[in-house]
Formats: sequence, C-alpha cells, structure tokens
Amino acid sequence: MMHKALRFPGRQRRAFSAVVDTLKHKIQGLAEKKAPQLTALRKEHGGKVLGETTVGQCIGGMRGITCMISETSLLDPMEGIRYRGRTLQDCMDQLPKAPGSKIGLPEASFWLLLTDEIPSDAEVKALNEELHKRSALPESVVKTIDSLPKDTHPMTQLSIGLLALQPTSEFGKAYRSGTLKKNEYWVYTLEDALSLVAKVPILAARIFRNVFMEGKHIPSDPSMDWAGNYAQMLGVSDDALFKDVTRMYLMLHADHEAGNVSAHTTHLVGSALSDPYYSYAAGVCGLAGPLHGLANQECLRWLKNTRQELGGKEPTVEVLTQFAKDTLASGKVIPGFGHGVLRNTDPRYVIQRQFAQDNFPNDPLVKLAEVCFQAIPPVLEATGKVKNPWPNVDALSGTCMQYFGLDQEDYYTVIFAVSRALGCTSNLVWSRMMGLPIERPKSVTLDWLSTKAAE
Ligand code: HAX
Repeated sequence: MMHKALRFPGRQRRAFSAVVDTLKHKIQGLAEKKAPQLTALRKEHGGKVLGETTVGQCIGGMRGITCMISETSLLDPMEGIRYRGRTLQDCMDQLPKAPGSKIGLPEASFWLLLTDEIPSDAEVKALNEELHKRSALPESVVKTIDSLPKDTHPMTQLSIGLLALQPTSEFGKAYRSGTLKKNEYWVYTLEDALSLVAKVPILAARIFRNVFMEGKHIPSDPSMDWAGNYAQMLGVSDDALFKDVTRMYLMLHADHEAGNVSAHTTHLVGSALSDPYYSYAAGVCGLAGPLHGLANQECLRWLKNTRQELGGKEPTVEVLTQFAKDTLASGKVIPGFGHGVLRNTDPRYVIQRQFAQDNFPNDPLVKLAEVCFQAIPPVLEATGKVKNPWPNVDALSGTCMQYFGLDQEDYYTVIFAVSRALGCTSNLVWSRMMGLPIERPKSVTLDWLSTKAAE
C-alpha cells in the first residue's frame, strides 16, 4: 500500500525547517497521485506475467529479469539513464546551476529524484542551507576515521565512517522506540537520507585529507553548494573548473536504476528495515568491486600504465589495439568498457568527453582516452562474447579528475559513492513510501536446475 494521509509525526518532536516540510509535502503529494496506480497493479494485475526466467539467467547473474521497482530512475539499453523521465542532458540543461556554472547541480538532481520536480533556484538554495545544518560529523565518527591506518583503502574507510554514523539514525531510534508506524517509515528514512547526504562529502573529504594530505583539513564553507563545497574541501585545485568537474561527476553518477550492485545492495538491505546508514554502507562495499565502481580507479591505472609503456611516444590506434589485446590475453578485463545493461556508448561518458574536449583537449591522458575510444571497441567486439564493447561512465571520470591534480586514483570510487548516495537514499525513501516488503528471491541448486531442464 502507498502510504496516505500522514500527519508528519516528527513535527511533534522538533520543528522541521521549511524546506524539509516542502520536500515532505511534495513527496507525499506525488505518492498520493501514484497510490491508485500501485493499488491497481497489486490487486488487478498481480498475476500478469512479465517474462520467463531461463536457466541461463539463473546461472548468469539474474541479467534482464524484471523483478524490482525503483521509482527514481529507469535505464534504457540504447539511450542510457533517465532521472524521473529526464535524460542526463535534460538534467544538465534544466537543473539549477551554481553562479557562472553550466553544470546542473547534483543536489538539485536529489530533489528531482525525490519529488519528480525540477527545483527552483530558491528551493536548491534552501536545500543547501538545510544540508549544511546537518553536515557536522559527531566527534566519535571523526575519531574513528582519524584512527584508521592510512593504508586502509579509502572505500573501506568510507564504509566504516557510514557505519560509525549509524547510531545517529532517526529511523533506527524511532523504530526502537516501539511507536513507529508503517506509514511513518518513509518520513524517518527521508530524515536519514538528508543527514547522510549532508555528511557524506564531509566524511569523504576528511578521508582524502587524512590519507593524502597529512591530515590537514579544509573547513566546510556554508555559503557554498553541496558539490562545490566538497571540491573545495578536497583542496586539490583552486581552478573554478575543478568545482564544475566535481559537480558534473556527482550529477552524472547519482542514480542508475536499482539493479546495479550498489543500488541493489542498498535496496535489499533496506528491505529488512535496516536504516539508511546500514543500507548504504552495504551498497558502498558493493561499489568497491572492480567490476562496478572501482572500475574508475582501475581505468586510470590502466591508462597511466599504458602511457608509461608508451615512453613518450604518441599513442596510435595500432599500438592501443595491441595493448588491449595484451590485457585480454593476460586474463583481465579492460576497465571502463562494457556494461551489464547498456548496449551503446554510455551518455555519462559522452557528457564527460564533451567537457574534456571543451576544456582540456590536449591533456595527454585525454588524448590517450580518445585513442582508446577508437581502438578498444573493435578488440572487444572481436572476442565475439562482449555484449557491449563501448565505453562506460568509468572510462573518463578519473581522467577528468587527474587533470586538476586529483590523481590519487585509489580515491576515485569514493567520489562515485558521494554521488550515488543521492540515488540510493532517494530510492530507500520511495521503497518505504510504497511499503515494499523484505526481499526474498528464490535460489535453487544445480541438481534442481538439471531436473527442471530435463522436463
Ligand atoms: N573487458 C574484457 N572482457 C569483457 C569486458 C571488458 N571490458 N566486458 C565484458 N567482458 C567479457 C565478460 O567478462 C564475459 O566474459 P566470460 O564470458 O568469459 O565471463 C563476456 O565478456 C560477456 O560479458 P557481458 O555479458 O558483455 O558483460 P557482463 O554483463 O557479464 O559484465 C561488466 C558487465 C561491466 C562487468 C563487464 O563489461 C566488465 O567487466 N567491464 C570492465 C569493468 C568495468 O568497466 N566496470 C564498470 C561498469 C560500469 C559500472 O558499473 N560502473 O560502476
């Protein structure tokens, strides 16, 4: 059931800011519009067959099985992701921007994912003020992060930091109080989503400065937008374009429907009513896999190694073709290429490529990445098994960052995780709003499959 007619219960406990009330009313208004649709689907069409599961899908990572709802975004294999029906180019064009910037603000995409509305400039300003109010890390979390060995991978540090924040969960506290009703779950999930999104750049910047900048920190600037402030706290470049590249990175990576590993993990863990901190920490652990989010780190490593092996020679399609073949022959994947669902060049790659071509086309790694774009797809196609030989989001994100001096590639997936918090937590809000149950798909044994296959 979609939850209706909610008196916002938290209102009695503390005064919410106007912008949080606005968000709640917009989310609830949208839910009321969608409620008849959900009810009809459940009651009248619950038995409608969407597709049949094959033995191949069962063995093959559940690829293509339609079995989950994510209200926030939808992925088309050829066209790419749409946030609430808007392409990424629409989002770039339509979302409010920081003064002097051409990039749609990622926190505005958070608003869009939550409410299905493009926020006004005033709404994004108010949202940023609210996020700043919620952004301080508890002392215990700072101590936990600061005490970690500096050689602990930044993604491990981020998941530890998110778990260290878990005791602050409003959902967790309300659930434990024993008085939380099912139709109130989404309100407390939204509370946690806002606080998690507010804190994650502060946490991520602290990790960066601890690991790579001798623990010298740059304070958060409450006058700045969410992503621009994160870029400033990273402190690698004073170039205004570095703020823009960070805004672009965070806007493009925010959501990719719910089947990818990080989003699905967050969704699955959240379905057990684990709060958003538990759920997203689990999602971040999934993002840390080299076949998923860590591919951006791996991709930059691959490009840097290739450049080193070139030893100053200009990269050519011929030479890159041989490097790609060598990588395959050594049993490794070529990072930044291929996709589980996309069957075309990733629009997130296209937008980053345009940004790089507009702003730093002569950067050696940008030039190298351009040659890769020509050389690698034919090599992958020639294997006869790769379903999508085209570049994905991770093929260029690191290259854009290193141009501004952020060349610590071990950190790249953390930036991805700061962004993905927007989509994963909005999705949790909507899952609780729709009253989705705990997930429990069926698994079978090989013998069971063999028996079935023989029928
Ligand atoms: N290099 C080498 N081999 C590749 C490949 C690549 N870039 N992409 C696919 N393949 C291989 C697969 O490993 C698989 O081989 P086996 O049958 O021997 O196991 C075969 O081609 C078929 O795979 P597929 O059906 O085309 O692709 P999958 O859905 O199985 O995998 C992956 C999708 C993204 C994991 C895959 O393309 C890959 O490993 N790419 C490189 C890593 C990468 O860039 N990951 C990031 C993807 C985007 C993302 O999630 N970002 O976070």
